[in-house]
Amino acid sequence: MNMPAFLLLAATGGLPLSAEASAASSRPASRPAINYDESKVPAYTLPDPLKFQDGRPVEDAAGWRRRRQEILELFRTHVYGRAPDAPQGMRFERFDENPAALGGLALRRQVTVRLAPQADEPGMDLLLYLPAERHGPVPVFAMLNFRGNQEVHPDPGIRITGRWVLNAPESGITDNRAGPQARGADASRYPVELILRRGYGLVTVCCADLDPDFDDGFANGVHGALDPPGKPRPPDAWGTIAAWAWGLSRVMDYLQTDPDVDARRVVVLGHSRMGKTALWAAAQDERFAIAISNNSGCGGAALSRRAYGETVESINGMFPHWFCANFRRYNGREAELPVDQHMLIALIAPRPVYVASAEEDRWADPRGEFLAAKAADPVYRLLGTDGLPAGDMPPVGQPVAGTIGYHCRPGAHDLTEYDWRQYLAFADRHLAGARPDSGGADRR
Ligand code: GTR
Repeated sequence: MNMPAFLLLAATGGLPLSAEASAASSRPASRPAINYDESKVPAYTLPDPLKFQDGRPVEDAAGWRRRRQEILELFRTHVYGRAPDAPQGMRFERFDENPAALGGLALRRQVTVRLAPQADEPGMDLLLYLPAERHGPVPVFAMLNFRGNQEVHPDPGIRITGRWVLNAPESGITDNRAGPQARGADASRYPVELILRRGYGLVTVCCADLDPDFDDGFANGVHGALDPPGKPRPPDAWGTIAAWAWGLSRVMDYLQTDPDVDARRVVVLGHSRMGKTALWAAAQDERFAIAISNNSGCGGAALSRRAYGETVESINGMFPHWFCANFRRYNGREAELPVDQHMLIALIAPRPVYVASAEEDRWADPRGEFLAAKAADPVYRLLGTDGLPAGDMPPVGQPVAGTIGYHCRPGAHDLTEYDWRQYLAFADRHLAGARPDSGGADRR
């Protein structure tokens, strides 16, 4: 496997992988486990998003609404699994409010969202920064973070998570608990001041509050709390990515109650596994106005059928908890999948979506990410938008953007200021600027 060892460790949080990780594969012996050679990408035909399962064509927007339901069901059944509805009786407990945080630039608000009506856990801690100077409700970027809210900024007012987080020895997290050293540990991926100065807010929650990122047979997190007790898990039961996406919808539930936020202008953005999650969240929940996938790769924006870099087999092996059990049937058999990831992007139509790759991030298959965005274009055009205005993959460092945006940045797997500048410009364009009274479209 060509995956860097640190990623593997980070991926498992230092915990051993389960026995399922070595699930038998039906990959033909002639096919390499990991391919980085474009000439060895298998020939493939993508399923047509604009054809119903029975072969009839989708002819108009009303037809797409029905086809959309079919595709959602296919992804639930075969890829991510089926999540429950929002819990009844969620509670929002604000525990911090500072109208002059970050040297007066920000309003900082922190809220615990109680997800189970009868109990305190599971719950998630939500950190919200809004521009201190604002004239009405503001649009926000919504993101799940990896290791606790304290990692997004060194601001000493952020509560350090007390819950389980992935280990990161360089940030002093060695026993799955964060300490003061973890403050600002991932700050380069969250340019809070830039976001605020551009008129946007940022809301973030740690993914582990929803479901710790390791395979425990779905005992902890929201699975343990919300799954029907004592019943075997069906093969389309929700995996961890589905649980995280469900959590983003709960973040949206909160945002709809916050008078300082314009919940009709929420951009859901995620990096890597959180990019997969952001796409699935926006695909299902049409309250998200824009979705942005940063280096999401396999199970995110990259076409599975290309089997370039990370494959269905390798992702199911390393992360047996991310997808539903049915997804393992497609280990080495991507051609049999009734969907591919262009259809995930298409589910977001006609809302704007941005897919970004990094040149050196071959594990995530930059070309496969571009081709998926391109193959979603016909759905965007059927719905009357301009789709992705690019015939072929644009050169590195040259973003293209219509209602679908794409860029391939120079450099490695990461979320950088370069990426953010493209996303802010994309949001400005599609949300009619960050000003609350400038007539941003309601795209729900
Ligand atoms: C890797 C995984 C990728 C991607 C990445 C990340 O270990 O193979 O699919 O999700 O982690 O989230 O950083």
